[in-house]
Amino acid sequence: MKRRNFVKKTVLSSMATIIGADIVFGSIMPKGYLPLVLQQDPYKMFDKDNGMEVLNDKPWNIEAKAHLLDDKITPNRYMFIRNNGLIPSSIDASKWTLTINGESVKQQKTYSLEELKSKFKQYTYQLTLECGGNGRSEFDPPAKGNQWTVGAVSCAEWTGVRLRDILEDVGITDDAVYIGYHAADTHLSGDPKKEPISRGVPIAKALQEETLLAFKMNGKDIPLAHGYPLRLVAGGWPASASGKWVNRISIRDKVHDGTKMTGTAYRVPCESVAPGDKVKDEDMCIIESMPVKSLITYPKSGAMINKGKKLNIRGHAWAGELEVTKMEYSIDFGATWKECPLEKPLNRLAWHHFSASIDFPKKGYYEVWARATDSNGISQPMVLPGWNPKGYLNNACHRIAVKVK
Ligand SMILES: Nc1nc2c(c(=O)[nH]1)N[C@H]1C(S)=C(S)[C@@H](COP(=O)(O)O)O[C@H]1N2
Ligand SMILES: [Mo]
Repeated sequence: MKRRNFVKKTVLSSMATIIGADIVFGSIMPKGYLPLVLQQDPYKMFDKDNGMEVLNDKPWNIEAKAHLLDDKITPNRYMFIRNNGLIPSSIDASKWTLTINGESVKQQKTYSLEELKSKFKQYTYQLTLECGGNGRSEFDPPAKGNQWTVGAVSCAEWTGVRLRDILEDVGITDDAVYIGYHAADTHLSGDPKKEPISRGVPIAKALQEETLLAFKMNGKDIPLAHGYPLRLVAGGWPASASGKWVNRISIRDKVHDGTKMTGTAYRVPCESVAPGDKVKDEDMCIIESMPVKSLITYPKSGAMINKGKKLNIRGHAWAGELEVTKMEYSIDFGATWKECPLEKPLNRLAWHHFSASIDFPKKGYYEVWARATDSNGISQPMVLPGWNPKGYLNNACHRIAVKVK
């Protein structure tokens, strides 16, 4: 009998490394066969645009590019994915429940998804979600973690019920100070006792009108990668506070101490430090409202125009809990600035839109820099802001290159 042509041992072991497990019957796997798990195409799997950048596949972390974020309301195909663990598989929404427990509830209560939808009034808000680590790639000394450039931000439309209404129904006690979410994703180690992430927000943020337990994104069921079937959405704060696949929320009588609430995770030095400095644990503060920032989403960096033509630019600006009150651009590396029109968002915590029509004095290379100012009068820095160990909160001005021919 003729032997089949089997895959080489060396190829097998490198496949096993990628998969993270031995291919048990690998020795009889036909040559040239690609195991299914390696065939996964993230663009198809998550319904993302091919221009998105995969930063990591275990866990999946995918970012947009500035020019892909041009829509006023971010569609799924341009929405970044940030995971700390493995996306839950086989979710049955008809069996999904949300439990509210913790030290500061009068009594624990569990709701089915159907109950949440029928018992409480539904609201829709457009909410900005930016990863605390967006812009990390520019820090020096470099910070470990996904090397986000500018694309870990989105502003989709979320529909759900107010967390406030649920907590009122449950009954919380006066000593409540924080909430912490728990979710159905799996720790990278596979250990079911470990949570990939369990963060939260102070009770005041939890009780805000716009803080939702959402079951819809842009009018449809939330895509699996973004938290189907139930997600906490706390706009304007680091998106890590917006738990995906949420099945339990604890009402805490102290600052929530779940995974990634302590150490250098989503915390920055309370007072600025020199780049590379070691910072004591007690000198680290939890990131709350995100800083003022903006993005030029049209044109794409590298645009070319003919002399005498105006360049139309547009983009978005946001400022965490605050409003954006001024938007400016510069074509001379920040020496002078011109104000440009700013369009108000639909609701609080959504990004604002700006546009401008720019004249260039002569042929040559230019950069267009954009700078937003928040309602406290704070503007984006032109260069990298305060270094911190994990490279959070880089809100330096966004720039695009332009050539005038
Ligand atoms: N359960 C769970 N929720 C999570 C995460 C996660 O890994 N697991 N990542 C958080 C982080 S760090 C970010 S930035 C946002 C990303 O949301 P998105 O993937 O929908 O864009 O989800 C947050 N919620
Ligand atoms: Mo994040």
